[in-house]
Amino acid sequence: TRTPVNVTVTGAAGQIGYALLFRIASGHLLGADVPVKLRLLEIPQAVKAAEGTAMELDDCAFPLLRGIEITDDAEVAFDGTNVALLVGARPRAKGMERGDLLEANGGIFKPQGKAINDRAADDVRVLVVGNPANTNALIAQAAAPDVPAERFTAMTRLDHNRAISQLAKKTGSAVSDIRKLTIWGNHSATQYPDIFHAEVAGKNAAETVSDEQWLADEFIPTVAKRGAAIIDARGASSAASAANAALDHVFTWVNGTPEGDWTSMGIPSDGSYGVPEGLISSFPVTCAGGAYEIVQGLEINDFSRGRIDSSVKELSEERDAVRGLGLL
Ligand code: NAX
Repeated sequence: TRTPVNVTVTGAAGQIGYALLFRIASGHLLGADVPVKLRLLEIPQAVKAAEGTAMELDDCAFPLLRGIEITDDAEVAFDGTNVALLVGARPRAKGMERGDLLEANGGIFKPQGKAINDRAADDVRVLVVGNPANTNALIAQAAAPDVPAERFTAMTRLDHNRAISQLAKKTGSAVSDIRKLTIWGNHSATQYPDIFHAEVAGKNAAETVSDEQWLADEFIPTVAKRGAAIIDARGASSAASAANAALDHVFTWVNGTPEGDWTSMGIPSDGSYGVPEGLISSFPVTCAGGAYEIVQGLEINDFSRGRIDSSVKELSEERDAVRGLGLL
């Protein structure tokens, strides 16, 4: 029998946490044959709510769930952790400036990065979901110099999945027919969902659609502003779909991308495609053997170039801002 994998979830009492934990415990994070131990990190005021969720997890009698520990101490939460899902973050309050938001999140992600550095297992993999996800991941990574930088990733899989779904609708195809879609840049409104290399049932997606106006005026804004549309409709931000994307991200990272396809992950840039080295930006990646690799050699047309550059510019500005705050 396998040793359980330690999975830490921060912000466990939040709405994404609630949508995420039951699926982790039922085998959707790593696989149906991998037992897990959960560590839930919350702020002191939310520990009781997390305990309530843990009671419900107990009541599911999940065969793969080998234990739940709840704490408000990051050192305890990340002790021996193999997979860390950093979901808890400071939301933007009304009237809050971007600098204040970055600073408040620095207060969360810097100590968590340090605790991961000091306590996590050697094979730790980190996914940052809490916004601003890319820059929060950068802050955590900078606080963890002993952990290989590439273990810190940010979630753009929800954007990737949203784009697949929109493209399938437009082309009247099944989502399983869509391949090689890419989200570039920041998980924000500047992100660029790229269909120029994507395929619909084996045919080039951009040629199949052949409608640049749809691309520029509908597809890209629909994907980039989907979060706001969900809030408008549901009265609350994306939760189950965000949790689902977090599961997809880690599952793919650990278990690999299918032959002939790739996925999108926010990862530290190695300078590929003109993205400054070190920025945590979304790229097309393939995964195998528990590691990811940027898909190389894609031709970037002028349309794509401008959009990638403007999202990357935003990431550079965020990096400069957190550097100015002494967070890097
Ligand atoms: P909620 O406000 O429902 O839950 C957040 C939880 O985090 C709360 O229970 C809070 O007590 C906890 N928390 C705050 N500070 C903490 C700390 N220092 N340590 C541990 N826990 C802490 O938010 P929810 O809807 O669950 O969203 C969580 C985050 O995901 C937000 O930052 C949100 O913006 C972000 N999202 C990111 C997405 C992505 O694609 N990357 C999409 C969905 C989502 O909007």
